[in-house]
Amino acid sequence: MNRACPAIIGILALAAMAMPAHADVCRVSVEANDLMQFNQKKLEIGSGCSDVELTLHHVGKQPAQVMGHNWVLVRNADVAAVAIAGQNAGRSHNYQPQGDKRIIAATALVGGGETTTVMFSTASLRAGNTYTFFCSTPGHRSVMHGVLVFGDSSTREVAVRESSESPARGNTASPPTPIVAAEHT
Ligand SMILES: [Cu+2]
Repeated sequence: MNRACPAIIGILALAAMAMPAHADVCRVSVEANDLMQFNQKKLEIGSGCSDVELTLHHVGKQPAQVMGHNWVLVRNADVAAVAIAGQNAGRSHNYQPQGDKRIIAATALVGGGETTTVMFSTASLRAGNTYTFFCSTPGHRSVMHGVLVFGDSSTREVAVRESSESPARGNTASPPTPIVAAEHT
């Protein structure tokens, strides 16, 4: 009967609406190079992100045996211990201790021209906290490290302020040009 159709359509519509809310995947990317550098020092993840898809792109040319990089996310207090454990694990294990619960997320080890991606849930992160990401290849951590901030409204405000440095509307009593003019007089 035709009467059944609207009900089915309604159920399907509800199911479709419900799906995106379960997986709000936020994508971030980091580049690493032959000079042992990440191009990011700070990654900000909004609290609305249920999952993070992080892509590490090695933009250099050196092979993984010579200049391999990875991206490892841990609590700040765990950095040194995980780095040592990673060194002991060796390159065959991406310089990461196997099954170590202190590692929140980690990518594979990649060489020049390679890209790797890791997807992780933010369920293990606490809003307002900062975490450390680093490369666990021996000798790289001191240079290759940064901060990941999860869902802090105050840091988001800072990010907005930094990205919109154009003068605020309405309050144009002292535009920047007169300073230069004043130097000439
Ligand atoms: Cu590295």
